[in-house]
Amino acid sequence: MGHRLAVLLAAVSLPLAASAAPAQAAPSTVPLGNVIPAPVEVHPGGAPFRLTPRTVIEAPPAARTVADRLGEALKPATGFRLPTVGRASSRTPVIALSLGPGVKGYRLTSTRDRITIRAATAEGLFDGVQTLRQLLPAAIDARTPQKVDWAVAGGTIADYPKYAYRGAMLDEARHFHTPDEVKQYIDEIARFKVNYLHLHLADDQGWRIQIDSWPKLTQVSGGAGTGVDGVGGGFLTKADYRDLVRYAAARYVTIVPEIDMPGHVNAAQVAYPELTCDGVAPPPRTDTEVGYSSLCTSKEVTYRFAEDVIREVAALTGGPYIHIGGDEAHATAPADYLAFEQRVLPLVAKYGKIAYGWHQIAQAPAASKAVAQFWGTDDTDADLVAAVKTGTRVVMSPANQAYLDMKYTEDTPLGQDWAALIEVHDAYGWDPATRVAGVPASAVIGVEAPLWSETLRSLADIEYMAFPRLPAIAELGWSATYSWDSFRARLGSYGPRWDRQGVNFYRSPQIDWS
Ligand code: IFG
Repeated sequence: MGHRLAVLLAAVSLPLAASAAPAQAAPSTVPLGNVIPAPVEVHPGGAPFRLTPRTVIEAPPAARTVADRLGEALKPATGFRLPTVGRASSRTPVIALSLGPGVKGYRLTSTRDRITIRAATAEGLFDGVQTLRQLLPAAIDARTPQKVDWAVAGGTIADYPKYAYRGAMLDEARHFHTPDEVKQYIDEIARFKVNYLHLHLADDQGWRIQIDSWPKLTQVSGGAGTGVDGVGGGFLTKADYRDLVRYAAARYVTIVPEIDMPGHVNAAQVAYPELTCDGVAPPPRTDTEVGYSSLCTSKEVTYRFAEDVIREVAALTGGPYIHIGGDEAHATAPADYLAFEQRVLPLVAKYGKIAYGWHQIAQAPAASKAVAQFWGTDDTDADLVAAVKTGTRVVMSPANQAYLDMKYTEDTPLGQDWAALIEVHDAYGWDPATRVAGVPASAVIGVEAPLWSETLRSLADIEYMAFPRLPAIAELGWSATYSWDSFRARLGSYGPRWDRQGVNFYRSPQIDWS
């Protein structure tokens, strides 16, 4: 039976006559294909596995962290000990994590007495564990022990990502979100195999990351009252940032820091007036206008500033990318913008990282070794198409499909609507491989779902705008198959999991929430 039909049937939880063993299939068994993002291959069959108080998690030392995290995730709702062991004794029900060559992504096999997740890397095992969590009844996300038949449907899943870069973005500048809020968001996006979190760390309103060589950036522009409407100030110390990098890495999420230049710099210029051409500090800004600020591209101090910031941020960042913005430089003359990018893009490589920027950087020849993040609403962009021919890679985050700060409908209390109104179907209704005419699929390394925080103050606000659209973008980044009917059915059955997790998601009328 074809994969698509299998998933569809599974998603509508019809027992597959050919393979399910009705006698043993537990009534609450989640169909094997009912996973977001949709797995590549799903082969249901055989008796379900059952989690019991005697279940152990078997893992080699290199998979110990993933095993312990799985145990932590399952303990609250089951109340079982679920110890991690090197080798399970026979006749003990076991969830075995195994590392070995020759597996692309992960392979999950579920039989009556044993679940095996096999991968070539610990990250692959982590991805398999996220799938396993969704194959257990929704009650598994409860915070207190539940009396449930913890059955997992029998069968095999072979799964691996379509794109290497599947990102989310949080705007820390317009409103500062605390490290704990960012960690909570990391937990929530990791469930959908999102593997990058782009943090927008500076803008006109505030500067949100400590820089030792330019201390007034946070001393003056990182304090309380520097958020939009004077609410939501704050900043990440280097210790906070390192802790976030570590926390994210343990969930196979890589942090991408963004320092937006040459525009979006009012906060930096309030702290250091020498960064303006006339040396006069501009007034602090807590409104939401954009495009009015620019570094003074003719002054050498500007490039010392850029290099110092890139150097310090690179030293803090384990991941491969540093994002240097480049958007809405409306106060920078085009020739000056080009000169600035030509000098600053190479600084990222100088400190061992890959330059990443909003797609306007594509005008600069130095962007041939960079990643351009498409945020347009149009069908194409001439500079980007030309840059791709020189080697520029692309992350797709079209503002009229992937911007999670866009309202769902005109009645949405939070968010903006300048790009589009984006309901769940709109967030799912595009193809990264063909979204920009002239940018071939081979140049696309992935997708990202930016969440700008002009109107978002709390984690509940973030969750309301991110869920359920982020899973749609995550599926476009991961899955080999595309089916709105299948996705919306799987999303509908995911709702109860968000309820148990206490996630403040938007109950879109486009989805049948079970
Ligand atoms: N555009 C700006 C963001 C933010 C956004 C809100 C980009 C690249 C509008 N730049 O998106 O700073 O204000 O939707």
